[in-house]
Amino acid sequence: RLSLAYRTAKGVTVSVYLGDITREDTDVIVNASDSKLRHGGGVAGAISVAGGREIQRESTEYIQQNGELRVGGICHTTGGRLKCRHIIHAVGPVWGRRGHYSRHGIETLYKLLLDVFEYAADVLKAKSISIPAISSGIYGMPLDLCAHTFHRAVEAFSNSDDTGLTEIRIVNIDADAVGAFILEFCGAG
Ligand code: AR6
Repeated sequence: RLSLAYRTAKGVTVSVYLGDITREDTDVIVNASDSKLRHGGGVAGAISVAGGREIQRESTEYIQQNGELRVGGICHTTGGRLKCRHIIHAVGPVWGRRGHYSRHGIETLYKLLLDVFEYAADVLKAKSISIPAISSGIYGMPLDLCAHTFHRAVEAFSNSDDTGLTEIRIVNIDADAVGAFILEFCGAG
């Protein structure tokens, strides 16, 4: 089975597996969004379809009131019909665009991931979160770099004091992506 799970020293369970994130029952699921929260394709489209019209409606309302999100920005809506309580919409860097490649893009994703985990724990009071491989699909970040960045961020967050989160699930519908993440998370122990 294409999966991996371990517990960090601070007691956070981290898992990586093949699956459809719209079916997850964690307090929060994360959406890989664009800055206008137009949930058309990729995981955003899947979440919008499975969660019902409410999600796009809340998202559009958010943009009308607050304007577009910046790259690396986040906001949240309810989970609509999904099992999760909240969805965090996170805008990853587009690989290769406007300097968002190599080091800069990677650091943007790294900071975004830390912000997502902190926001889930501190603002939404979540204990559990499911997250897709942000930026690795339509936004084109190479899978190994995406996986390495996730690994660094998950380690940094889950080994800090009093994280609030007890469970982080990295869920992907694509077997190649899951393979790359398992290789990264296993390889570095
Ligand atoms: N469950 C889990 N993982 C999924 C699912 C799913 N249902 N569907 C796709 N993935 P992407 P991005 C994985 O393209 O690269 C949207 O149109 C997929 O295999 O959704 O950040 C937005 O509106 C990949 O590894 O996000 C933006 O315009 C990962 O999710 C743009 O795409 C991310 O792929 C964002 O691009």
